[in-house]
Parts: sequence; C-alpha cells; structure tokens
Amino acid sequence: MAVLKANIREIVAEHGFAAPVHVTRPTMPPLADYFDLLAEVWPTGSISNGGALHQRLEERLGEYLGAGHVSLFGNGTSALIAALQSLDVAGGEVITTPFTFAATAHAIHFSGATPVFADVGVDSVNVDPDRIEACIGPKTKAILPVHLYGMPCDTGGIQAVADRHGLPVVYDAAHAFGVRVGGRSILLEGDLSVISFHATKPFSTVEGGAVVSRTSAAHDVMESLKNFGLSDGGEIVAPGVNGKMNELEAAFGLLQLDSIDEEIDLRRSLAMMYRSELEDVPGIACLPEPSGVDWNGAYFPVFVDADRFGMTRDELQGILERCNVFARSYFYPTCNRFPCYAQEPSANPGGLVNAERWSARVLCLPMYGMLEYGAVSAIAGIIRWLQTNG
Ligand code: T4K
Repeated sequence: MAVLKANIREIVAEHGFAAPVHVTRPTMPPLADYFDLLAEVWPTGSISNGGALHQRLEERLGEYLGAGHVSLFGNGTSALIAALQSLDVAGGEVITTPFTFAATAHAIHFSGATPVFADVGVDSVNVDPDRIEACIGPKTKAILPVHLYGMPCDTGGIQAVADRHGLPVVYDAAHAFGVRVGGRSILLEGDLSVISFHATKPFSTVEGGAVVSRTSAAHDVMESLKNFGLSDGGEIVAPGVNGKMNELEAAFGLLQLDSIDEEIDLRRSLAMMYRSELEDVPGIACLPEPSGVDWNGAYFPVFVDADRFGMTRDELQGILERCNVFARSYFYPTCNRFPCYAQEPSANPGGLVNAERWSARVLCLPMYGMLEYGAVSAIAGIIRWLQTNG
C-alpha cells in the first residue's frame, strides 16, 4: 500500500467519523403512526395469512408501482423461488448473472434447477443478452437477469433472445423498487419480476418481497405457491412454500410508502453529490445516472482501479472502516466462486471476465435517505485525500 501508516493515522484523526456510518439505514416511520396502524389489527387477532393491512398494502403497491398484479411475500428469496417454481424449471437450467447477491443463484438451486452463469457487459454491470444466448441449450428453462443496484438491464435485448428461443424471463428486481424507464415501470418487463423489501432496501417491510405478475392467472399461481400450494378450495395443488407476509410487516410497509418518494429523491441527490465529488479522482469510477430512467438510488457502488488509485478496493475499505465508514463490497466474490456452484461448467472464471473485474473492484459507499450531505462530502474527501497523498 502506497499510503504511509502515519498518513493513515492522520486521516483517521482528522476525518474519521465519531459514530459509525453504515452502508445503509432504513428510514423508520414515526412510531406513533405504527402503533395507530397496529391498533386496527390488535382487536381482530388476524395477524397473518392475508389480513386487512396485507390487502391494503398489495393494492397500494399495485397503484404506486404501476405494475399489474402484486403478490406480497415474506422475503425476496422465497418470492424468487416461487416465481421460478411457477415456470416448472425443476430439472433444467436457468441462466443468470454471476455478479449478484447469493440469493439469486440460491433461488435457482431451491427451485430444483441448475444455475448457468452468463457474463455481464464490459460497460454494464448487468448480464449481456449475447452471453445469455450463447448459454442456451436443450436444458434451458428460463432466464433470470438482475437489475443490479436498480440499474435497468437491457430488457429489449434480453426479450429478443427469450422470444427467439421461447423462454420465459423472470427479473430479479430486488434492487429495482420504483424504477421506471421512459415513465413505465421496469417491473412490467419479462414474465415476472421479484422485488425485495428487506430492511436494507429503499422501500422496506422489515423482511418482505413481492412477485409482480403480468396476468391474473399468473398472480393466482403465485398466491397459491406462497401459501403451501393451497388452492382457493383448500386443496394442495403444488409443493408451495410458506412465503407469507404478516400484518406487522404490512403495517411497516404502508407507512414506508407514505415517504418513499422523498426517500428516493434524497438518495438520487446524494448520488449526484458523490458523483460530482468523485468524478475527477483517478482510479475511482462511478456508474452514471442512467438516462431516461427514474432510478431509485438503491446502492452507490464505486469501482477501484488499484493501479490508478494507488491502493486496492480492500485497502480502501479497510481505511474507511478505521474512519468509521462501513462501505461494503456488494457483490464480491461472484456467485460462480461459491463452493456450491464452482464445479458447474459455466462457473469457470475464464468465461466471466467482466463480472470478475467489476466484482474485484466494487465498493458500495453509504447510501440512504437520512445520510447527511456533509457525510457524503466527508467520505468523498477521504477518498480524494487518499488518492492525492498515497
Ligand atoms: N436478489 C438480490 C439481488 C438481492 O440483493 C437480495 C437481497 C435478494 C435477491 C434476496 O432478497 P431478500 O430475501 O433478502 O428479501 C443484505 C440483505 O440481507 C439482503 O436482503 C440483500 N439482498 C443483501 C444485498 O444485503 P447483509 O448481510 O449485507 O446485511 P447486513 O445485516 O450486513 O446489513 C448491512 C447494513 O445495513 C448494516 O451494516 C447496517 C444496516 N442495517 C441492516 C439491517 C438488517 C440496518 O441499519 N438495519 C437493519 O435492520 O445482507
């Protein structure tokens, strides 16, 4: 590392934060409002299995997202598993990106299929349609791209590949709550989209998620699969999971929905600030705000070129931690490196060079609505200082 230990002590002493700055924080709704909502539920004793607040949240999300049929789930992972299950992928292969959270690949595994990893682009963190097409074989059952960091995939290119081969597309839209392209919800792309409402996401129900379906028939299947495979008539028609969201989570979500526009606006202006403060730092690359897109500021990744910056991503992360800034390497390593998938033919790192390069360099900086502009400026200042004094 080029930065001297004495210099590090100096930066920590001068610019370190007194309290930890986490990669993200949920915006907590007013507690009194939460109690008011729970007061509606308490006397009923109806606290799960599709209660009144659950119903209200599903309806309000459908309107807010402008995205058809919403099925709430207890988390994004069970929603992904059920979405894939509805497409009968068991015993086959599902093509996905290796540059994502483990849940994407694990959902394929738990739906009874094998993940096949296709590389992302040179200039895009998302899976490349041409690389998807090159992976298609007789066992391919579906395509599972991810809108990483809320950045839209090349949905047109992916749909063209899917149409040529008669394959369904499920989008892992865990990061893409509220994202619109040309004013249209990104959740309307493909056959199904799956969102996460985890505490670390811009919109949260503490734990939670949803499947957005195009048709009411597909929605009915999701409703059954999230409830043990029970039909409306109370018979088991499929091996479903317990993927239900409860009333306490739905109440949290209803209140989050009241402030989500403000949350997203704040995140986007913090991202603009990061970009303008970091744009001239050699060896630090930010993703541009995608044009024509209502992006949601889900994450703020930067990519560290060690040769130009003067230290590696891990070294930068370590110094930031000493300054009480807890940036995270979302997503390193790539999924193809996990022992459970590394033996798959498509997991060979030699065929996934773009994903490996993005992943080796990525560092997600703190990003959440309550983050102060001064904190963004100070974090960018530490990074600039390290480059100049390294
Ligand atoms: N697909 C993709 C592409 C995903 O990224 C994810 C989840 C999924 C699918 C699956 O969706 P879910 O089944 O989770 O709904 C987190 C989340 O647990 C996970 O939801 C998320 N992606 C993943 C990227 O990140 P960790 O292990 O990094 O979180 P943790 O506990 O280290 O928290 C990070 C920071 O957030 C903490 O340092 C402080 C802050 N935090 C966290 C929690 C849980 C809070 O301030 N409050 C909290 O309650 O996994």
